[in-house]
Amino acid sequence: MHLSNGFITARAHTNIALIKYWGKKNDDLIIPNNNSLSLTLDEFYTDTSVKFSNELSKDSIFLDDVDISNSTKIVNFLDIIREKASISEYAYVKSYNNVPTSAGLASSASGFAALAAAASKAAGLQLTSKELSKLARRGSGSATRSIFGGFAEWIKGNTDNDSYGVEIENPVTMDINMIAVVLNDQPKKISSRVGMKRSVETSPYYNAWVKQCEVDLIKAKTAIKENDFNTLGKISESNAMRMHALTMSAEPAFMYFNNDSIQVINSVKTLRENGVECYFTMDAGPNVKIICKSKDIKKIKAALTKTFNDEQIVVSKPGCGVQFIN
Ligand code: 2P0
Repeated sequence: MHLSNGFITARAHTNIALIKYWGKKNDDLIIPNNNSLSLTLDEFYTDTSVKFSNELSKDSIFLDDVDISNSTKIVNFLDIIREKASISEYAYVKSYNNVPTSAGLASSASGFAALAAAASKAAGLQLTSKELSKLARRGSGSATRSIFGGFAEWIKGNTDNDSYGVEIENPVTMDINMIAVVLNDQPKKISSRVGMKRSVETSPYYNAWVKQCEVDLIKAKTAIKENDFNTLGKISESNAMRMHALTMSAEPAFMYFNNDSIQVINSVKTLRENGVECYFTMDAGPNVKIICKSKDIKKIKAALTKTFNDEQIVVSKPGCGVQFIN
């Protein structure tokens, strides 16, 4: 990437929630109904460069060299930064994703975390991690956690000021890897934003979800503290299935699973029956992510490559928090 002087560049990694965020109590400010907990991954990230300039008459935004300047989500986000920094210039934004965009691999998490860091610094703001996390949250909920490396928690809060991410453990001491099985890298039909809103408004199980997340979160944090991989894996898997139950119990019902997702889930169960410690989680798309220990990566890959290509299987270790790279 060749950029002229004056650009600020930040890199943020995606995160995958083990305790999921699914539903908002404030759509505008993106305040969630439950705390969530995630693992930041080193393999998937977004690099974003920003420069404000008085030569522009509107924001000029490129994602992977495609002009997306009419993205209201991003322009509105830049407006928040302009207001905070008391500036009026428009911005050049150049972003490169090392994540299949909108494939349920959380490109909006790394995208808005990188944009929050690069654009706020380019606008002259000096924000703490906590402030950056709150800012990233205004772009996309899951971005709140991508400011941090390792295990991170998004504390739901009630207002713009008390809803932000915190680091739970970074660097991670547990031997934990995440194998992403990329089953479809096309944008999804029902976005997370629309899907979670429909679940909040119509699933009869929604309140039970919020209550259960509180229980799951405590157990997950204890498992992290006690280096208890299996307990963390089990809770993550059941929490993911409970989230997906909200999509299937919504009106009209919808689901993110496809046939291949079910096949991977069954492979995980078979591997487990054969003594391999591994667990799955899924987000708002058909891709399945498998949590495992380093010693089992080979065995799991061997099982998956019977059905899927090597390129569809990406192994990731815990990643670091947002950083400036120029
Ligand atoms: C999560 N997901 O905790 C959950 C689990 C997907 C499934 O956060 O509306 O793109 O921008 O706040 O953050 C994806 O939703 O939604 C997400 P908005 P976002 O990672």
